[in-house]
Order: sequence, then structure tokens, then C-alpha cells
Amino acid sequence: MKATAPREPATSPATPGPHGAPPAFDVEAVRAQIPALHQEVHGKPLVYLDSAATSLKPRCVIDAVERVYARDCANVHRGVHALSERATAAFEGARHKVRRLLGAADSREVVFTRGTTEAINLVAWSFLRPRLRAGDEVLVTELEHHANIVPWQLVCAEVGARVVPAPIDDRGVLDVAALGRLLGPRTKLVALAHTSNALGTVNPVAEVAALARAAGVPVLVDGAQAVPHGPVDVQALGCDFFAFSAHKVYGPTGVGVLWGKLAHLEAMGPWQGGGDMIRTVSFEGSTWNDPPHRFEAGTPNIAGVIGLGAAIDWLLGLDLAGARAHEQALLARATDALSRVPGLRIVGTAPGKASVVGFVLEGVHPHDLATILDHEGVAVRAGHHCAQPVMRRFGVPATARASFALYNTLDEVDALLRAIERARALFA
Ligand code: C6P
Repeated sequence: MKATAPREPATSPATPGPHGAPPAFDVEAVRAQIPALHQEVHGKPLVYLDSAATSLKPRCVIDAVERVYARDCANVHRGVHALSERATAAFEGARHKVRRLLGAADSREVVFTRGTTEAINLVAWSFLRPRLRAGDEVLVTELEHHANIVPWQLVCAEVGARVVPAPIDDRGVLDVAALGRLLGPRTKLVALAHTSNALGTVNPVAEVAALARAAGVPVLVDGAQAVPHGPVDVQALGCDFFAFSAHKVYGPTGVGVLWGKLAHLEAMGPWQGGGDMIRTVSFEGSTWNDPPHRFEAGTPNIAGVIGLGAAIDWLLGLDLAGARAHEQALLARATDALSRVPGLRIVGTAPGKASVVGFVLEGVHPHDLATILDHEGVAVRAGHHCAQPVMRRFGVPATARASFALYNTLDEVDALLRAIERARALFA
């Protein structure tokens, strides 16, 4: 496995596999590059199983952010001095890196936002709102994060339109046939998660996009939980918009991306007004800059965007196929072991899941469980995961959720199981 590690000590190369097979994914070499992994919590080694909430950051990302403030600290697109030119080059360089990460055709299709949430709100107000009439519908699914429900509700409320959920089954699998039946002349947009943060379900996005395309309906994909477990190719998916957050893909918080087809972005009016999004301003009226700058009013999160660029370089420098196989091995071990725990129910059992296991333990509230696990050094998230309709669908108020990243180990899965056994013993 190759990875750039500017400050970390060299680690031993991956062990060759048996019979000349490719070497196993070298998780220890990756872990050596993630400073936050190497700490104790409540006197126990940290076992970080909350990467769906936010991933831990490699040293090269931390360094890239620090470099902005320590050396290249300037505003972008505004100065002709050396610092500003350096900052602008790194900022726009990150846009090209995102284009490459997503397989997009053109860097002008990459808009920097505060995160997935802001990217979806941008589409809601700039793309959908002007096209929406009373009686229209936005088709989502039952497994969406609130970020892919509430923005649509807000714009729908303005005109008397409504949000319609396509059903999922008891495993958390989307009923594509039912979604197809709900697609109709009133549907103005299909908006669905690529991967569910609460269940781990990976939706058949390309299939849904083909259905929507046949009906002439644009598609937005919430890719927040998909990009960390990529690869993602927005052109192959056949969607119109794709949103993700840097902080879930080893980058900084407070920055994200909206990818949109250039024709859509060019046809969209601005969302927020301010510096950088205009071509001309006068008291008689103003004209707009071209995409993507039209949608990036004001000074952006410069260090965050450059940090995202560093995260993409880091990720694309890894053995990604090996990383995916490793993450699947973690998920398989956790799923298998958790299903054997008496009184434990896994919520979300779709085939082909990504790195998330949500569960409830009989007689123990998920928040209590998460607190006990924390005292064992094991970080999981408990709650509704900003997906209350999913919780309702499965008849639970909350779940505990273990989520894995490529830096987790099989031993950490075992540590989770030991901690759960301790919790069971406490509540026995
Ligand atoms: N899910 C989780 O613990 P932001 O907050 O804008 O970076 O991402 C919002 C978001 C949108 N869609 C999906 C599928 C998500 O998982 C998230 C964020 C985190 O599951 C925090 S609630």
C-alpha cells in the first residue's frame, strides 16, 4: 500500500500474500498516519468506531491546513500578491482533485459548500424552488438523513408541494418498483442517499437514476456516506447533482461539495449574494458570475478546501481496492459477531451494505450502551442519527451505531464485542 506520510515514521511494507497473491491491505501503515488514533480514553486504548459521524484525519491533511495559516494565508481570487496567488492555486487545485475523485467531466461542475447539508439546500432553493408549483412532489426514500428531507419540505411549504417517501423493506432495502410507481408527472426531483448513515444500505442509485431519466425527472444523490467507501463516478451513476462532506472523507469539517451538471448550474440563479458571485454590481442591478463561483458568495473556507484536496490526494494514493476489501471484512466480522449476542438486534440487514452496523440491545438504552462502551474506550454513536423516519420505520427510538473506516482493525471489532459483553453483564 502506498500512502504519503510527510511527518510520520516509515512503516514496514505490506506482507506479501500467499502464493504471490497481492499483499493484504496494510492497515498499520495507514494507522501510523492518523494521530488521533493513538490515544487512551478512560485509561483504555481508543477504539474509534464513529467514522460515519466524522472520520479521523491523516497527518498530511492536518499539515495542509496548518500550511495555509502558517505560510499561504491570503484570500483567494482577490489578490495579485504572491500569498494570494499561492492560496488561489491550491484552492482551485482542490477543485480539480474533487473533479477527479468524482469522475466529473469538468471542474466548473464542482461547487464548494459548507457540507452535504448546504449543498442540498443550495439545490433546493436555486434549482428546485423556481420550478416547483402547487401539487408537485419531491420523491425521496424512507431511509434518508434529515439533510435530504427537511430542505425539500421547506421549499415545498412555500408553494404547496409535498415530499413523498419511497418505501424500504424490513431489511432496509429500497423498493425500487414502488419508487418507479411513485414517479409521475407531479415529480419534480428524485433525491436519495447513495448509502444510508443509519442502516448502511447502499441504494441502487444508477438504476433509480435511469428510471427517473426515463420519466424526465432530475436526480440528486446524497453521497455523504458513499464517498468514504467509494469509488464514486457521477457520470456512471447518471445523476444530476451529487453532494458530499469533506469531514467524512478524511478532510476538514465545515467544507463540502455540490457537483452538478454544468447545464443545470448555468441555468440556476444565485443562492446567496455577496463577493465573488457577481460579474457587475450597480444600484440599478447586478449580473452573475459563471458557475461554480456564482454559488460561492463571500470568502470561502480556504483552508478547509485545501485540506480536502490533501485528503483526496491521500485517499487516491492508497490501495483502494484493498481498503474496500478490508472495510468489508470489518463489517462481516462485526455483523457475524453481533448477530450471535443474545438480545441484540441489528437494525439494517440489507445485502451489500457499507461500513455501518446499527443495533439495539434488549433492556439497555442505546445512550446507556454508548456510555458504557465509551468507558471501555470504544466510541460509537447512539441516537436517531438524524434519520428519525428510519427509526420510526423500524419501531425503535434510537440505535447504537458502530461505523468503520479503512483505519480500523479486526481487533477493534473484537474490542467492541468485549465491551458489549461487559454492558450485558452490568444489566443482567
Ligand atoms: N451524518 C452521522 O453521524 P453534514 O452534516 O452536512 O456534513 O452531513 C449531513 C449528512 C447528510 N447525509 C447523510 C447520509 C449523512 O450521513 C450526513 C451526516 C452524520 O450519520 C452526522 S448526523
